[in-house]
Amino acid sequence: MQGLVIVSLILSLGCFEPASAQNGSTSGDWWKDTFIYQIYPRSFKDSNGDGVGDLNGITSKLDHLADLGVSAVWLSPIYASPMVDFGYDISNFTAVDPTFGTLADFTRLVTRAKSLKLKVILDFVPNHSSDKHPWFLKSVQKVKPYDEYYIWRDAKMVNGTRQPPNNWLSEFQGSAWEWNNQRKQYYYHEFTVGQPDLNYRSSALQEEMKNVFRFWLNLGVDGFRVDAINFLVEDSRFLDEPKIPNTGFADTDPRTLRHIYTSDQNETYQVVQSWRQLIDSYNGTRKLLLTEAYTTPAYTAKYFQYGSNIPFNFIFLRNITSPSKPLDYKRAIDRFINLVPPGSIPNWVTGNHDNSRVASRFGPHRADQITMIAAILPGVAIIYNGDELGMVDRPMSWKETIDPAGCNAGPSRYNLTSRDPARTPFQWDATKNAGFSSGNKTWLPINSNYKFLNLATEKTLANSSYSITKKLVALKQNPIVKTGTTMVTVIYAYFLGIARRLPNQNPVVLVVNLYNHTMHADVATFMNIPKYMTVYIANAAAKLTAGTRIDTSFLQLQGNASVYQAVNTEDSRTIGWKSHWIVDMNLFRTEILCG
Ligand SMILES: *[C@@H]1O[C@H](CO)[C@@H](O)[C@H](O)[C@H]1NC(C)=O
Ligand SMILES: *[C@@H]1O[C@H](CO)[C@@H](O)[C@H](O)[C@H]1NC(C)=O
Ligand SMILES: *[C@@H]1O[C@H](CO)[C@@H](O)[C@H](O)[C@H]1NC(C)=O
Ligand SMILES: *[C@@H]1O[C@H](CO)[C@@H](O)[C@H](O)[C@H]1NC(C)=O
Ligand SMILES: *[C@@H]1O[C@H](CO)[C@@H](O)[C@H](O)[C@H]1NC(C)=O
Ligand SMILES: *[C@@H]1O[C@H](CO)[C@@H](O)[C@H](O)[C@H]1NC(C)=O
Ligand SMILES: *[C@@H]1O[C@H](CO)[C@@H](O)[C@H](O)[C@H]1NC(C)=O
Ligand SMILES: *[C@@H]1O[C@H](CO)[C@@H](O)[C@H](O)[C@H]1NC(C)=O
Ligand SMILES: *[C@@H]1O[C@H](CO)[C@@H](O)[C@H](O)[C@H]1NC(C)=O
Ligand SMILES: *[C@@H]1O[C@H](CO)[C@@H](O)[C@H](O)[C@H]1NC(C)=O
Ligand SMILES: *[C@@H]1O[C@H](CO)[C@@H](O)[C@H](O)[C@H]1NC(C)=O
Ligand SMILES: CC(=O)N[C@H]1CO[C@H](CO)[C@@H](O)[C@@H]1O
Ligand SMILES: [Ca+2]
Ligand SMILES: [Ca+2]
Repeated sequence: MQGLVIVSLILSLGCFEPASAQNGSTSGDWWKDTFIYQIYPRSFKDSNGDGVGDLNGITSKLDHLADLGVSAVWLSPIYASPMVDFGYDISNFTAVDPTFGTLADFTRLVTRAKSLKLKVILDFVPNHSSDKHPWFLKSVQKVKPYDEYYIWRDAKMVNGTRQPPNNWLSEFQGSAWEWNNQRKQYYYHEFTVGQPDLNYRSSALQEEMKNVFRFWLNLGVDGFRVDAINFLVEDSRFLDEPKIPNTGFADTDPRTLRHIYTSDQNETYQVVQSWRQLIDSYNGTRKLLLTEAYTTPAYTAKYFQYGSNIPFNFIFLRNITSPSKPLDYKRAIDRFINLVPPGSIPNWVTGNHDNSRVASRFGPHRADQITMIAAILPGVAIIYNGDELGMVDRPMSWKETIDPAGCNAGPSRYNLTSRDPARTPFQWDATKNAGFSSGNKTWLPINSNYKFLNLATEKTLANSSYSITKKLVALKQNPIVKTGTTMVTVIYAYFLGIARRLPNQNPVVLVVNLYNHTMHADVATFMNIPKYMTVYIANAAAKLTAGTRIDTSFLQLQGNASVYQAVNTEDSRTIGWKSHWIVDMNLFRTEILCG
């Protein structure tokens, strides 16, 4: 007991000003206190019955997102592609793939989005192109300036046999070098053989990629999400990377090497900065740059300084898992916020197309809880389509698997790497194909739970994931949540408490029960919050309705309550922003209280 009390006392010192509140320098940053919504276009809505989602499908459903209240949609790649890696292998950066529609369809999408006050963000995949891209074909033929658009090296001759120039390994297993018999050189590919890496040491290539930005900015996009940014530049000495001893992985596995020459290179940051300058030269709405890098906190934070507004924070994907304890949450949350430099904005990613769904990672009933943490913390929340419904992974048989990351791993290991389970079609309603497609077949199977887990049903239930998410999106606009100080507290081994405060106002408070049994604590004392508070949202099992006053000095949170719902009996606007709020997040139970 003693030890736990000491821990909580130390933690209560962890009170800090969110970076965003320090200065008005973020005033043009429309994304600051909002939710950003990732759309995986193949799976969102199919407009023509071919079983694959498309741009017209997205356009037809933008109302859903306006209704939810998100500020922006980020579209995963829509570009011309042989689809070896479902659009992350691009054969023309300025063309829409026919699977998704046409440029005219895209323009209609942007127009509709703007009329609904939604921003449009495009994925930008700069690490490589498709080997079918005309640039690559010309590079093979050494046509200037394309000869330098890719990373070419001579073979290393060992006792008369041709060997790759060094030991670099592909993320998709095996040597990252592929021999080209026409050019008589090896080219470098961080990903599949069909995805040759672009050479950012070529200024002509750099300019070419800037033209890609210009092309889409001229069509009205509001920013870019840059894919796999940390792989952008390689060390120019092409030295072998050091081996990590005894990893237990095969020699062809990239996890056997320390990627000191192929990732997180200093030049990468300068390239990002040049993109920042380019997009800032565009007038009108401030443009958003998001960068994706699964890397260390220090390298992640560095992107802030070089012009990325949102270097993705993956703590809910990498650091916090289902068995995590309150202290694990606190440690990861604090560490990230403390990395955010003054004038920059924290961000919280809850899921994406490369990872298991949030409702599957944390158990089927807990999706909302992570969304609640992302909502009450300062900054931007970034959610993946379907997570607002609590959609879960749909297990795939080997036969059903089509993701190259799964297929390459083979029939005994594909379950560990396939991303298909998190990419199944969006569940709109209980009709055929979940309302996703009128066709006979969909590109990935629909999860059979769509009969009850779908948007149409959830809209009618005040206690659904959808209804909760919608209220959380609105909560981001609460002035206290926008600009208040943040305190993250551990209350014994089972509650996590988060309080947001402004001077002379009642705080906004979140209490999370991370234990699966009924627990109680004197939260009032631990968090220095008012003794009496009123229920804002509670689920059925909590046996608390909105407006019920509760005593926070003896806050009892039950275990086992039912599923992912919470009863939402009052609209936030009728309560007013000056209230006290408590969000109680049990493994199985959720309730939001206000004073
Ligand atoms: C931001 O901070 C700087 C330095 O403290 C100050 O000079 C400036 O006036 C502030 N800007 C706003 C809009 O508050
Ligand atoms: C990409 O496609 C557009 C038409 O959408 C075409 O004008 C352009 O030349 C293509 N670019 C390349 C590099 O092939
Ligand atoms: C090259 O040949 C020499 C002499 O036959 C041999 O000692 C050496 O191991 C060979 N090197 C490789 C990498 O096969
Ligand atoms: C990268 O830059 C940092 C400082 O900006 C410097 O300390 C470091 O040595 C550089 N790394 C390389 C490999 O040049
Ligand atoms: C932005 O506006 C300025 C002043 O009106 C103009 O000179 C400039 O060309 C514009 N830039 C772009 C990229 O449209
Ligand atoms: C997340 O986990 C990684 C690897 O375990 C660690 O290096 C990193 O510091 C953690 N990040 C945060 C924000 O806690
Ligand atoms: C992969 O997962 C599915 C669904 O959970 C299961 O049926 C299948 O047996 C698993 N396959 C392997 C090789 O583990
Ligand atoms: C679906 O299947 C029916 C019956 O097999 C067929 O008549 C129809 O053309 C198919 N529709 C599509 C879009 O393929
Ligand atoms: C509750 O948690 C304990 C310990 O983590 C575990 O053994 C038990 O199975 C859980 N009970 C339920 C109903 O999930
Ligand atoms: C959610 O609300 C519906 C309709 O009010 C109700 O039937 C259902 O039991 C609730 N679910 C839970 C888990 O409380
Ligand atoms: C939770 O459920 C388990 C198994 O159904 C039961 O044994 C336990 O008493 C329940 N706990 C609470 C607090 O309801
Ligand atoms: C992090 C990451 O690997 N991002 C993308 C980079 O490109 C590869 C290959 O196209 C994709 O599979 C990744 O999703
Ligand atoms: Ca379609
Ligand atoms: Ca690269």
